[in-house]
Amino acid sequence: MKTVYTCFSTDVIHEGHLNIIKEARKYGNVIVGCLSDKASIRYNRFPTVPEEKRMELYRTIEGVEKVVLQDSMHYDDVIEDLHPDFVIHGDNWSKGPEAAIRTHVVELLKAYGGEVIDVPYTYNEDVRKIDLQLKEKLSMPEYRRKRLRQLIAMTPVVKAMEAHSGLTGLIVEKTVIEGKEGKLDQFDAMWISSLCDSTAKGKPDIELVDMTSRFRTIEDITEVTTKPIIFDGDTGGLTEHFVYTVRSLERLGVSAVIIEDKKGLKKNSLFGTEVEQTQATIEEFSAKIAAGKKAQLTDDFMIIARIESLILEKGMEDALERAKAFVAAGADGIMIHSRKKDPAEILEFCDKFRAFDQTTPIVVVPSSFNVITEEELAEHGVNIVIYANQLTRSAFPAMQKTAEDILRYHRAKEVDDRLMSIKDIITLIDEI
Ligand code: SPV
Ligand code: MG
Repeated sequence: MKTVYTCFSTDVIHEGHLNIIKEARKYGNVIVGCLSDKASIRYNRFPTVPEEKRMELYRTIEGVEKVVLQDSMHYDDVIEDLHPDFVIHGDNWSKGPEAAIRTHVVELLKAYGGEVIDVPYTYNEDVRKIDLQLKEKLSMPEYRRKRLRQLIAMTPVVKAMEAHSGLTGLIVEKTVIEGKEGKLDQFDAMWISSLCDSTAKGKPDIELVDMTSRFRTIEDITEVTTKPIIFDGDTGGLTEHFVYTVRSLERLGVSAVIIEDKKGLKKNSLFGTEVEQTQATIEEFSAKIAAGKKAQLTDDFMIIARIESLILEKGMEDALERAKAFVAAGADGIMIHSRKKDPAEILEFCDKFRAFDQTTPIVVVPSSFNVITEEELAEHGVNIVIYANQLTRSAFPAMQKTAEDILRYHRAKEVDDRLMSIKDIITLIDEI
């Protein structure tokens, strides 16, 4: 008897999956691979049902002989282990980012005479509805909120990109590339930067955009995305106000707030000592963290303490002392910031912090020290890397140049070849 292998990542079995099993049975014994939680997270398939439960579900499908765990988007290990005669899949994987995976499977099978079977992808009203329901489920506050902690546990480094609108949220949500060795890569989370949120509203980054307005930005983003959100909470404001902010963010499904240990008029950290900025004392800031943790109602939410000692040139010892104190006050993570081009002081902090604390997540924002890779940062114990402003910084010059050129030429023809087509813009956003 021949063997037929297929891989599922779904939380819900629908007609399309049953059709694949039905077709597979015509060729031999059916083995279903369950794409592991770890492997699912980078490709729009964040599991809402853990892998053990999904494996149980797949075992209940009539005609399935065996269920195994597939621990990578790539099929190399399962093919080596199982040597299936056939790998069967919906023909939707012939296009788009998954096509590279298919090509690789074809090669692996060819080496010993195996074959890929593509069955027409089932996409009817029922399947569309189930797809939509799954996506909706992921966007619900209770699923989205806990996703950051899940990601920290599952991946060596969580990659967050700034979003300040529905549109930038969609870019972070949907951008996928075929990276090294055909591996699909995506951002894991969104950073709602105070700088970019303020800038998009034409305001300076001085806590002038009020919380109600910042929450509105969050809602614009949560309406159209599913990925977890890390909110830039600036200084957190008055402790008496911060406790309300924590509750509101939890309700909105935000996973984490990062607050910085400054007080008085906040200016953007990248000004460093060029402008006057005052650091809060350890006691003041610890009290704010403790109050926030006390106000928090879910176990999922994280309050991350951001240390400005390196930015304000107060020294490494001060930064480390603060880190220790803020963790003791209840902080769920530490963000260390620097505006130096050289990442040395960030790495020194991470190494020294990890010498006495191996578990508290470390967050960094490599806007200035941009030569270092995520992988190198992870080697020094970094858990979350935030690209805080690059979408805004790339969009603004492009828009400004277009505006100037239209003024210059008194028509839009000269700018046309750097614009997306009218067809693309009117079909960019899908209707439900
Ligand atoms: C932001 O993105 O608003 C930040 C990071 O707080 S930084 O601009 O580097 O201070
Ligand atoms: Mg900020």
